[in-house]
Amino acid sequence: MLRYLTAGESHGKALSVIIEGMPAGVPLSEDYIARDLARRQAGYGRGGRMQIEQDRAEIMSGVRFGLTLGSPISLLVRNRDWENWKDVMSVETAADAEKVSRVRPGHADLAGVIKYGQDDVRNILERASARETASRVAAGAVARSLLDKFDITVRSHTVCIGGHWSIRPGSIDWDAVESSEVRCADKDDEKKMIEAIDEAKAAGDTVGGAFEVVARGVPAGLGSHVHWDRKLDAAIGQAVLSINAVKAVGIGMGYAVAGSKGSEVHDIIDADLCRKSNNAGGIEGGISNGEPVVVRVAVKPIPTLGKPLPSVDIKTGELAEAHYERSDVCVVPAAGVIGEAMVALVLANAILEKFGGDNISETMRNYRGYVDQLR
Ligand code: EPS
Repeated sequence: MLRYLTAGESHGKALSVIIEGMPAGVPLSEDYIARDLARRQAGYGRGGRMQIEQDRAEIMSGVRFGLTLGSPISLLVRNRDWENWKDVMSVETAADAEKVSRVRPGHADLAGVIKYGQDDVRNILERASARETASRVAAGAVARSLLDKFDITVRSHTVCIGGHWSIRPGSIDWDAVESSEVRCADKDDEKKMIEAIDEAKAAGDTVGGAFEVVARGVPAGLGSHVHWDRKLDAAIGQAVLSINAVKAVGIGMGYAVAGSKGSEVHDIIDADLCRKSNNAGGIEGGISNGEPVVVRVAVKPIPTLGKPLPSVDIKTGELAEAHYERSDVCVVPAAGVIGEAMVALVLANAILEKFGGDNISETMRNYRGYVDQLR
C-alpha cells in the first residue's frame, strides 16, 4: 500500500511529505519531481506568491544512488516566503502581529476557528491554504515514477474557466496544453478563458472552472467491485475532492448520465473486448476496464476576493468586509496539475495492491504474469 502524509503551513518554514510503500529500485531524482512542481506554479491568474517561490523538493530519505530503497521517502519543500513571515509565523515567540478576524465566506476560516477554538483565523488559513498542494504534487511525482515503469501516463487539461467551456471532439494535443498559459489546447478557447480571468481581476473578483485528468495505459483489473472502499472510482473521487476548492467530480460522462438513456451511456463491447466509446471513463463496477481513465473536476472560484464579500468580524461580532490578503484570481490550471498528482497516487496504490512486490522487478514480474495470463 502507498501511504503519504503532508505537513506544513503556507508561510511556515517548509512543507514536507512522507511517502511510504514504494518498492525498492524505482528511479527517482529531485529534478524529476521539480518538473511537476514547476508545472503547478504556472498558469495565468496566479498571484504574487508564485513570483517569490521556486518550489523544489529535497529528497531527505528513501533514495540512494538514484533508486528508491523501499524505505519511507521524505521530501522537503522550503518556503522562500518564510523570510518575510518569520515573526508572524514564529514557532517559539508570540509576535505582535494583528490577529485575522474577518472571515472569508467560502474559506475554511469560520468553520475552522469554531472547530479548533481559535480567535485568530491565521491559525486556520495557514494550513487550509492551497500551498499545501505543493507537497501533494511532490508525492504525486513519486507515484508517477512508479507508473512510468508500466507506461501509464497521467495528464490534465483545462476544460472550463469562468463559464467558458472547451470540449472538443478528437484527440488532445498535449504539447499545446503544456505550452498554454491556461492549459487549454484550443487557442480560441484559451483567449476567452484569459479574458474571463482579466475581467474578474479588474472587478476584484475570482473565477473557477473545470479540468480533466486522463490516465492512459491503465491495465484492466485495478480496484474492485466487492467493497465500497476498494472501488477505483470511489478512491479517485475522494482523492480529487480533497483538493482545495474542488466541489464536484465526474468519471467519464459524469453528471451527463443523469439525463441520458442506457443505450446512450453504456459503451458497446467489441469482439476484441475493447469499447467503441469511453463514456464510463475507463471504470466499470469500480474496476478499471483497460480504457483511459477520465476524471472531470469542477473548481470553485477561490474565496479570497480583491473586492471582499460582506461578512462578520469574529472579534467584535459586527458585520464587516472579509479579510483580503494577496491571492490568486484563478487556480484552475494549477488545480489540473494537482489533480494529476492525486490520480497518480491512487493508481500507483492500486497497482501495488494488485501486483505487490517489495522490489520493482518483483512488481513487474507479477504484472507481466497477469498480462500474459489475460492474453
Ligand atoms: C498558494 C500559495 C498562496 C496562494 C494560494 C495558493 O500564497 P499566498 O497566500 O502567500 O499568496 O497563492 O492559496 C490559496 C489559493 C488559498 O486559498 O489560500 C500555492 O502555493 O499554490
